[in-house]
Order: sequence, then structure tokens, then C-alpha cells
Amino acid sequence: MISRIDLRGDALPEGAALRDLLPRAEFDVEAALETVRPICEDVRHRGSAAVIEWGEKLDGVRIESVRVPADAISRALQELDPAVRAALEESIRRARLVHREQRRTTHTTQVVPGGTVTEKWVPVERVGLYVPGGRSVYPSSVVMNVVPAQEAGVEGVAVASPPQKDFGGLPHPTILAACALLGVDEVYAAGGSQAVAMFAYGTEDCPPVNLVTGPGNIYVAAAKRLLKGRIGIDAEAGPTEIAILADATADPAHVAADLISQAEHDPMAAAVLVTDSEELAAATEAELAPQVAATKHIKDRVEPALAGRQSAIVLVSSIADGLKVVDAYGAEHLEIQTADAAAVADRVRNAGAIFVGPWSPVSLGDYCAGSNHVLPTGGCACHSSGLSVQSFLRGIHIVDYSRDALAEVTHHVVTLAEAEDLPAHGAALKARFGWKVPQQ
Ligand code: HSO
Ligand code: ZN
Repeated sequence: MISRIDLRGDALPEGAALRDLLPRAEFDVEAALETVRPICEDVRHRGSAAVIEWGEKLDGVRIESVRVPADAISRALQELDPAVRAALEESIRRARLVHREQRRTTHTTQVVPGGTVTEKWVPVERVGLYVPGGRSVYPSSVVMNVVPAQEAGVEGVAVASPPQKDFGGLPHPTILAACALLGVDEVYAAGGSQAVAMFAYGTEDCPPVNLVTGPGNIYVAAAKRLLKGRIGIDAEAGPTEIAILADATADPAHVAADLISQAEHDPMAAAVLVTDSEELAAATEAELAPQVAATKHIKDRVEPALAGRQSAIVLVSSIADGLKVVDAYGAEHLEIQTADAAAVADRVRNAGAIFVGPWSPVSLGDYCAGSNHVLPTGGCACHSSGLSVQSFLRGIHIVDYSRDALAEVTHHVVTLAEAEDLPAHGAALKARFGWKVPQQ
């Protein structure tokens, strides 16, 4: 069901050579660009009519208007199962606790007497949050996108999610209810690349946004790549990944359950166990069979995900080598199930989020840890972070120098300007001091 990669024995290769030995899904965003380009162009020129027509073609439902009426949003909340409502409220409460603390404060540095640089953090004016609605419907992703945007102080928060055939062309009611709980009333029944284009170019119904965030399928990722620059984006989300670094102290039943938990997302999802224990590897394999047989999405997602070349059990000689492997892999989610898990976690360099010890499974983080679940995939964890308040802020430097402070540094500026053959740069300072460099 899941293949093995044995890296015991010789010394581990380094860097790219090690990365090449590790499993990873193929996710060819470039190929999808040609598919989404005409859709985005169409939305650019024809606005809402194009969003509606592409929705009819791709989501199989024709809608009257792209903007979801306010009464549909409040009705969804009234009709929401009370247990789901309580769980979403708890998820929101915990996420707010964590994200509120991420806010950065304005800071002024006195560089010299009379010369200051202030860094001011300003929220993006208007953001478009994409919430998938194809294979699965994730109200939790509404929480993970909206909470950091709101905590950052973004004024215009718009949500788009595909129209659903079974719900009269509205986004899924649980998505709408989550929006209502979060106080978001600007919601669009738009999916895929047409939703990203709607946000980027704006339509008669939806004013353009500055930034688009949120996960989505390969067409959403391709549209983000295509329109990046016109809009800011968070990341191009690829299929979900879980890596587990575990030793003989780990419980194989838990390891297997956690691998399956993320394999449940997608046939392309990756589940990777890295262990120095032959016994744990064998026991996990033995656990996988009955647990997979008992799970719901067995044929369409879990089995192909675990059997795919993106998933594996990787055997290493030691936890120290295991750390090299997980760093080279840079998983979206990394669980540490070893002795002294906190100390091992502390040595990890590359991961979207780290889940420490036996009582912190990824599923907790997906819903109710307080952490964000929109995380870098495909190895991007070596250069990027997950979604946070920071994703919605821009730091602006405010430079304020007095006459004396400027006079004192002018000779350096003039020298550097001349070294770059840009004398007019130096002249802009000299002009303030009778066209001379002030004496030191
Ligand atoms: N594990 C997914 C997020 C999610 N899980 C939503 C359940 N619902 C990517 O981090
Ligand atoms: Zn998940």
C-alpha cells in the first residue's frame, strides 16, 4: 500500500541530492496556465457574465447573480447544526487568540540624533479570500483566511467559493454560515480561475482587490500565478502533505491514523513517515491496512494517495539523519513523535507547521489548535511561511531627518552616488547646502 525508501547504510547525501531521493507529487501549474488564460481574459472583458458562464460550464450550475444575497448568508447561519456552530466558534476564538498576538507595532529607530526611520504596518485595503468547494467543502478554511485578515485590520474582506448544484447555485451553506459567524457579508458564488480573475480585475458586482489568499486546486494556483503582480498572492497551494518523524516510542496506530488523515484530502496528497525504527515501520504498515479499510474516502483518495509515488516510509539510521531528511523535504505539516519531541522539534529548520509529541496531531491544527492551516506546500516551507496577520500587512518606512542630520551624512551619499555614476542623486543633497558638500 505504501512504498519504502531505505536510506540506512551509507552517509546521507546532502541538499538537492537528498531531496531527489524523497517522494513528492507532480503538480504542474505551468501546464494549467494555458487552460486558465482564456478564462481570466474573458472575465477581464465581460465581467460577471463571464463568471456566470464559466461557473455553468465548470461547476455545472447556472446562477442569477454572482453576489450572494445577505438573506442567504443569515439563513445559512440560522439553519446551521448547533454542534457545528459551537465547533466553528471555538475554532474562531482560538485562531483569534494566536493571530491577535502576531500584530506588529509601529517602531521608530533613532539612527542619529535628528534622524529617524519609523516602520509603520499598514493593512492591505481589500482582500479576496478563496475557499474551495469542489471535492471537499472547508468552512475551516474560511476561518483560517478571514481571522488573520481581520486581525490585521483589513477593511474590505470578500470571500469567493464555487456555486453548488445541490444548493441552488449558492456556495455551500456551511461556508456561508462560517462567513456569517465571522461577520463577512461580501460573498461571491464563484470558483476556480474565474473567481481569481474576478478578484484581480474586478467586475460590475465585485470591486477589484489588492491581494488574493486561500487554497484551491491547480487552476486556482495557475490563475494566481498568471495574475500575480496585478494582485498580491499568498502562495500557490499544492496538494496537502504530512511528514511524521518518529522513533520506536511512537504508537503505530496513531502514526497510521495521522498519515491517513491527510491522505483523505486528495489522491495526490502526500503521507511520509521518516523513522529510524524498523519495528515502527512494520507496525505502521500493519496498522494502515485495517484503518484504510475502515475509512470513508478509501478508493477515491486515501488508497491512491498512500500508494502514489508522493508517499513513502523512509528508513533512516538515526533521528539526526531523520532531521536532515525532513529538512530536505520541507513538509507542509510535520509531526514529531519521538522521545523528547520538543527538543527534536527545536532542531527542525524547514516545515510549514510542526506538531510536537503524541497529543498534537495535524487534525487538531486543521481545526482547533489556534494555528493557521493555510501552509506552504511542495517544499516551499524552506522559503515561505503559512498565512498570518503578516500576510495582510505592509511595512512602510517613514524617513525623517533634520537639516543637521542630513548635513552630517551628505558626503557619504554623494560618494556612493558618484560610485554608481548617478551624480544627480548627490546633487539633490548638495542643492540643499548651497550646492556644496557640507563640511564634517
Ligand atoms: N489539512 C488541510 C486543511 C484542512 N483540513 C481543512 C481539513 N480541513 C491543509 O492544511
Ligand atoms: Zn486536513
